[in-house]
Amino acid sequence: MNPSTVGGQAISSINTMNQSALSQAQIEQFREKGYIIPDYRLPQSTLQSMRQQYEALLEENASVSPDFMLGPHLTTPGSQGIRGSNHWLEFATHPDLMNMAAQLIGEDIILWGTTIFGKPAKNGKETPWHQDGDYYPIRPLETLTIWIALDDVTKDNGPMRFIPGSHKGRKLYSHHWQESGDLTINEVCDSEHFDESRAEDLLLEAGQVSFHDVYMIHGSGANSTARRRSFYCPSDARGLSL
Ligand SMILES: O=C(O)CCC(=O)C(=O)O
Repeated sequence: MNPSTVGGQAISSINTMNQSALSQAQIEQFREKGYIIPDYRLPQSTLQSMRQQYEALLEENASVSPDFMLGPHLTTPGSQGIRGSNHWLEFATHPDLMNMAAQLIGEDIILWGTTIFGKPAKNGKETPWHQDGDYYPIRPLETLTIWIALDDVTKDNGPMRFIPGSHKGRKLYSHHWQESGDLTINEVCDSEHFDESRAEDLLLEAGQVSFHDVYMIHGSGANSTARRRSFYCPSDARGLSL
Protein backbone atom coordinates (compact mmCIF):
# COMPACT_ATOMS: atom_id res chain seq x y z
CA MET A 1 0.00 0.00 0.00
CA ASN A 2 1.24 3.50 -0.74
CA PRO A 3 2.28 5.67 2.16
CA SER A 4 -0.44 8.17 3.05
CA THR A 5 0.16 11.74 4.08
CA VAL A 6 -1.08 14.10 6.76
CA GLY A 7 -0.56 17.74 5.91
CA GLY A 8 2.14 16.65 3.44
CA GLN A 9 3.97 14.40 5.92
CA ALA A 10 4.16 10.66 5.41
CA ILE A 11 2.27 8.65 7.98
CA SER A 12 2.87 5.00 8.69
CA SER A 13 1.54 2.68 6.06
CA ILE A 14 -1.83 1.17 6.60
CA ASN A 15 -2.08 -2.17 8.31
CA THR A 16 -4.54 -4.63 6.98
CA MET A 17 -6.57 -5.64 9.99
CA ASN A 18 -9.36 -8.07 9.37
CA GLN A 19 -11.53 -6.75 12.14
CA SER A 20 -11.74 -3.39 10.38
CA ALA A 21 -12.07 -4.60 6.80
CA LEU A 22 -15.32 -3.71 5.08
CA SER A 23 -17.26 -6.42 3.33
CA GLN A 24 -18.17 -6.10 -0.34
CA ALA A 25 -21.80 -5.61 0.73
CA GLN A 26 -20.81 -2.69 2.96
CA ILE A 27 -18.81 -1.08 0.18
CA GLU A 28 -21.82 -1.43 -2.10
CA GLN A 29 -24.05 0.06 0.57
CA PHE A 30 -21.73 3.08 0.74
CA ARG A 31 -22.10 3.51 -3.04
CA GLU A 32 -25.89 3.09 -2.93
CA LYS A 33 -26.90 4.88 0.25
CA GLY A 34 -23.93 7.20 0.66
CA TYR A 35 -23.04 6.10 4.18
CA ILE A 36 -22.13 3.05 6.23
CA ILE A 37 -21.68 1.99 9.81
CA PRO A 38 -18.96 -0.70 9.74
CA ASP A 39 -18.99 -3.65 12.15
CA TYR A 40 -16.25 -1.98 14.06
CA ARG A 41 -15.50 -0.23 17.31
CA LEU A 42 -12.35 1.67 18.26
CA PRO A 43 -10.27 -0.01 20.96
CA GLN A 44 -11.49 1.04 24.42
CA SER A 45 -8.08 2.52 25.23
CA THR A 46 -8.25 4.79 22.14
CA LEU A 47 -11.77 5.93 23.01
CA GLN A 48 -10.64 6.62 26.56
CA SER A 49 -7.75 8.68 25.38
CA MET A 50 -9.94 10.62 22.91
CA ARG A 51 -12.30 11.50 25.71
CA GLN A 52 -9.43 12.67 27.90
CA GLN A 53 -8.09 14.81 25.06
CA TYR A 54 -11.57 16.20 24.49
CA GLU A 55 -11.88 17.26 28.14
CA ALA A 56 -8.46 18.94 27.87
CA LEU A 57 -9.48 20.66 24.60
CA LEU A 58 -12.69 22.02 26.14
CA GLU A 59 -10.81 23.27 29.16
CA GLU A 60 -8.10 24.93 27.09
CA ASN A 61 -10.65 26.57 24.74
CA ALA A 62 -13.42 27.59 27.10
CA SER A 63 -14.27 30.65 24.98
CA VAL A 64 -15.04 28.57 21.84
CA SER A 65 -18.50 27.06 21.35
CA PRO A 66 -18.15 23.28 21.75
CA ASP A 67 -20.87 22.76 19.14
CA PHE A 68 -18.47 23.31 16.29
CA MET A 69 -14.70 23.21 16.83
CA LEU A 70 -12.61 23.45 13.68
CA GLY A 71 -9.13 21.94 13.57
CA PRO A 72 -8.62 20.47 17.05
CA HIS A 73 -5.35 19.03 15.67
CA LEU A 74 -3.85 22.50 15.16
CA THR A 75 -1.15 23.44 17.62
CA THR A 76 -1.00 27.03 16.39
CA PRO A 77 -4.42 28.72 16.48
CA GLY A 78 -6.45 28.34 13.27
CA SER A 79 -9.47 30.37 12.11
CA GLN A 80 -11.37 29.88 15.37
CA GLY A 81 -8.29 30.42 17.48
CA ILE A 82 -8.43 26.89 18.84
CA ARG A 83 -5.39 25.59 20.69
CA GLY A 84 -5.36 21.91 19.93
CA SER A 85 -3.03 18.96 19.96
CA ASN A 86 -1.36 16.47 17.64
CA HIS A 87 -3.22 13.68 19.37
CA TRP A 88 -6.18 14.42 17.08
CA LEU A 89 -3.99 13.60 14.08
CA GLU A 90 -3.15 10.24 15.60
CA PHE A 91 -6.81 9.47 16.25
CA ALA A 92 -7.82 10.53 12.73
CA THR A 93 -5.17 8.33 11.14
CA HIS A 94 -5.81 5.27 13.25
CA PRO A 95 -4.75 2.35 11.00
CA ASP A 96 -8.15 0.69 11.18
CA LEU A 97 -9.88 3.87 10.00
CA MET A 98 -7.35 4.39 7.21
CA ASN A 99 -7.80 0.81 6.16
CA MET A 100 -11.57 1.23 5.78
CA ALA A 101 -11.27 4.66 4.13
CA ALA A 102 -8.86 3.13 1.59
CA GLN A 103 -11.45 0.53 0.69
CA LEU A 104 -13.91 3.32 -0.08
CA ILE A 105 -11.81 5.96 -1.83
CA GLY A 106 -8.55 4.24 -2.72
CA GLU A 107 -5.17 4.00 -1.08
CA ASP A 108 -3.60 7.37 -1.82
CA ILE A 109 -5.22 9.34 0.99
CA ILE A 110 -4.71 12.77 2.50
CA LEU A 111 -6.27 13.86 5.76
CA TRP A 112 -7.11 17.48 5.03
CA GLY A 113 -9.34 18.60 7.90
CA THR A 114 -10.80 17.80 11.30
CA THR A 115 -13.83 19.09 13.21
CA ILE A 116 -15.59 18.26 16.45
CA PHE A 117 -19.35 18.65 16.57
CA GLY A 118 -19.70 18.60 20.35
CA LYS A 119 -23.45 19.01 20.85
CA PRO A 120 -23.36 19.56 24.63
CA ALA A 121 -26.14 18.42 26.93
CA LYS A 122 -29.27 20.57 27.29
CA ASN A 123 -28.51 23.18 24.62
CA GLY A 124 -26.63 21.42 21.81
CA LYS A 125 -27.24 23.21 18.54
CA GLU A 126 -29.02 21.96 15.45
CA THR A 127 -27.05 21.32 12.24
CA PRO A 128 -29.31 22.23 9.32
CA TRP A 129 -29.69 20.06 6.21
CA HIS A 130 -26.67 20.52 3.99
CA GLN A 131 -24.06 18.83 1.83
CA ASP A 132 -20.48 18.90 3.12
CA GLY A 133 -19.26 19.73 -0.38
CA ASP A 134 -21.12 23.04 -0.17
CA TYR A 135 -18.71 24.38 2.44
CA TYR A 136 -15.64 22.12 2.23
CA PRO A 137 -12.74 24.24 0.94
CA ILE A 138 -11.32 21.51 -1.24
CA ARG A 139 -11.61 20.52 -4.89
CA PRO A 140 -12.10 18.09 -6.49
CA LEU A 141 -14.76 16.73 -4.15
CA GLU A 142 -13.16 13.29 -4.02
CA THR A 143 -13.50 13.12 -0.29
CA LEU A 144 -15.40 11.46 2.52
CA THR A 145 -16.05 12.16 6.15
CA ILE A 146 -15.47 9.76 9.03
CA TRP A 147 -17.51 10.11 12.18
CA ILE A 148 -16.18 8.82 15.47
CA ALA A 149 -18.73 8.81 18.26
CA LEU A 150 -17.25 9.96 21.57
CA ASP A 151 -20.62 9.48 23.29
CA ASP A 152 -23.61 7.24 22.73
CA VAL A 153 -25.90 8.69 20.09
CA THR A 154 -29.58 8.01 20.59
CA LYS A 155 -32.72 9.13 18.83
CA ASP A 156 -33.26 11.96 21.29
CA ASN A 157 -29.82 13.58 21.67
CA GLY A 158 -29.45 14.93 18.15
CA PRO A 159 -28.25 12.08 15.93
CA MET A 160 -27.05 12.80 12.45
CA ARG A 161 -29.75 12.16 9.86
CA PHE A 162 -28.99 11.11 6.31
CA ILE A 163 -31.13 11.23 3.19
CA PRO A 164 -30.09 7.89 1.66
CA GLY A 165 -29.06 8.06 -1.98
CA SER A 166 -28.99 11.88 -2.04
CA HIS A 167 -25.29 11.73 -2.99
CA LYS A 168 -25.91 9.78 -6.16
CA GLY A 169 -26.32 12.67 -8.58
CA ARG A 170 -22.81 13.79 -7.54
CA LYS A 171 -23.92 17.38 -7.64
CA LEU A 172 -24.17 20.22 -5.18
CA TYR A 173 -27.69 21.54 -4.71
CA SER A 174 -28.63 25.14 -3.94
CA HIS A 175 -28.18 26.29 -0.34
CA HIS A 176 -29.15 29.53 1.37
CA TRP A 177 -27.69 31.37 4.35
CA GLN A 178 -29.72 31.23 7.56
CA GLU A 179 -28.57 33.69 10.19
CA SER A 180 -29.10 32.10 13.59
CA GLY A 181 -27.10 31.54 16.74
CA ASP A 182 -28.91 28.23 17.23
CA LEU A 183 -27.19 26.51 14.31
CA THR A 184 -23.73 24.96 14.08
CA ILE A 185 -23.40 26.05 10.44
CA ASN A 186 -25.50 28.58 8.54
CA GLU A 187 -25.58 27.14 5.02
CA VAL A 188 -28.90 25.32 4.55
CA CYS A 189 -29.82 23.08 1.63
CA ASP A 190 -33.01 24.28 -0.10
CA SER A 191 -35.88 21.97 0.83
CA GLU A 192 -37.00 21.20 -2.73
CA HIS A 193 -33.94 18.97 -3.16
CA PHE A 194 -34.88 16.26 -0.66
CA ASP A 195 -37.71 14.55 1.17
CA GLU A 196 -37.12 14.76 4.91
CA SER A 197 -39.55 11.89 5.57
CA ARG A 198 -36.94 9.52 4.05
CA ALA A 199 -34.23 10.48 6.56
CA GLU A 200 -32.38 7.72 8.43
CA ASP A 201 -30.95 8.33 11.91
CA LEU A 202 -27.32 7.55 12.62
CA LEU A 203 -27.49 5.82 15.99
CA LEU A 204 -24.09 4.80 17.36
CA GLU A 205 -22.54 3.68 20.58
CA ALA A 206 -19.44 5.49 21.76
CA GLY A 207 -16.43 4.15 19.84
CA GLN A 208 -18.45 3.23 16.75
CA VAL A 209 -17.76 5.06 13.51
CA SER A 210 -19.52 5.92 10.28
CA PHE A 211 -18.38 7.06 6.84
CA HIS A 212 -20.37 9.39 4.58
CA ASP A 213 -20.07 10.73 1.08
CA VAL A 214 -19.30 14.41 0.48
CA TYR A 215 -22.50 14.87 -1.59
CA MET A 216 -24.79 13.31 1.02
CA ILE A 217 -27.62 15.57 2.26
CA HIS A 218 -27.63 15.39 6.05
CA GLY A 219 -28.23 17.33 9.24
CA SER A 220 -29.09 16.84 12.90
CA GLY A 221 -31.54 18.18 15.47
CA ALA A 222 -30.79 20.08 18.67
CA ASN A 223 -29.84 18.26 21.86
CA SER A 224 -32.01 19.16 24.83
CA THR A 225 -31.29 15.97 26.78
CA ALA A 226 -29.00 15.74 29.79
CA ARG A 227 -26.53 13.70 27.69
CA ARG A 228 -23.76 15.16 25.53
CA ARG A 229 -23.51 13.91 21.93
CA SER A 230 -20.05 14.58 20.61
CA PHE A 231 -18.46 13.41 17.39
CA TYR A 232 -14.94 13.73 16.09
CA CYS A 233 -14.94 14.16 12.35
CA PRO A 234 -11.83 13.77 10.18
CA SER A 235 -12.16 14.26 6.42
CA ASP A 236 -10.01 12.33 3.97
CA ALA A 237 -9.50 12.97 0.28
CA ARG A 238 -7.96 10.82 -2.38
CA GLY A 239 -5.45 11.35 -5.12
CA LEU A 240 -4.53 14.93 -4.28
CA SER A 241 -1.14 16.43 -3.83
CA LEU A 242 -1.04 19.40 -1.51
O1 LIG B 1 -22.73 16.52 14.13
C1 LIG B 1 -23.71 16.85 13.52
O2 LIG B 1 -24.77 16.80 14.07
C2 LIG B 1 -23.67 17.23 12.09
C3 LIG B 1 -22.32 17.20 11.49
C4 LIG B 1 -22.31 17.45 10.02
O3 LIG B 1 -23.32 17.68 9.49
C5 LIG B 1 -21.13 17.47 9.17
O4 LIG B 1 -20.10 16.92 9.51
O5 LIG B 1 -21.17 18.02 8.08
